Amino acid sequence: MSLLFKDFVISNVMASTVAAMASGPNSPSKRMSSRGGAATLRGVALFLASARNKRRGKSAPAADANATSPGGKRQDNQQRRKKKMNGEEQSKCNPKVMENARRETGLERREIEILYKIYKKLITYKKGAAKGKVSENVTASAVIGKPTTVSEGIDRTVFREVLHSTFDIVTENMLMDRIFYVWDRNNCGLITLENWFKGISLFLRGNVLEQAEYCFKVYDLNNDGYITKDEMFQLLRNCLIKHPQEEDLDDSVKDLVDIVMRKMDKDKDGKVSLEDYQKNVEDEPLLLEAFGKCLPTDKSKVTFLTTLKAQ
Ligand SMILES: [Ca+2]
Ligand SMILES: [Ca+2]
Repeated sequence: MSLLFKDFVISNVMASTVAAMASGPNSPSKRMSSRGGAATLRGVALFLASARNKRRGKSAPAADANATSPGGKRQDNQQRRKKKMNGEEQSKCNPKVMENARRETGLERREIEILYKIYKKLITYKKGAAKGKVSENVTASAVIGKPTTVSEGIDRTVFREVLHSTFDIVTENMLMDRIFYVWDRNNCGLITLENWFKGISLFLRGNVLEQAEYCFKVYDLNNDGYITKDEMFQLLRNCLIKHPQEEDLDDSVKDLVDIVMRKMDKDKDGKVSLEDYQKNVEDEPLLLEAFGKCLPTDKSKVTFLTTLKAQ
């Protein structure tokens, strides 16, 4: 491995992975904890405030337009009724949904209520879909592998902002798309309420093996149940090399892929299965995010939980 390439490795998310493979857990863990840094200061409170502002900004022009249109008064009344309904809808989580969420996640009742309110502030409605028709029971009718049509949910742009400002996950497009894909369990292009609860629960309360499974799914780019050398190459190149023209570093990435594959392929079949991956993480927790950042920092988790309790 060249000196230049080592510099790249040290300055990147892979620092912990490489260090975990090369030596003991002491120095890398220090590096991991300092990675959160000042960015965590943009906590959930800030994010909530910006979501509120965005909402206010959107509703104001619509009200003005109604005031000047011929059917303005009727639309005005409709809008007021809708706002009232939205308000009622926002304030309380359907008891059945709450019960399902409690059963299926590690979240507490109060946390579910607050996460529901946050969700309602973040969602967008799909054009042409019946508003107010909540997609809470979407999995019941979902056919595995086929996209599901839902009327509301959190879109990619908002999701990205949440991960960035609330959970300190700053990553480039390819990995962000993968994270979104794994959160969007119904493959419907929006994060539904049910998947929002499940995703947050995994972030806050998931055990190491559950989180390893989540990371594995993010890194299994073609969803075939294995991480291959090609996928490792794409992921590592993606997070190690910032400029696509740096092709001369490809050989170094290939060398790293060989090292990582030898270490992680426990049953020696030439690819990393979920079982291989979980064994590696059990032996060395620093390998959890071996191929790129996709989980919240510890500091952002504490901040988020504190904010939930303070509501
Ligand atoms: Ca794969
Ligand atoms: Ca294997």
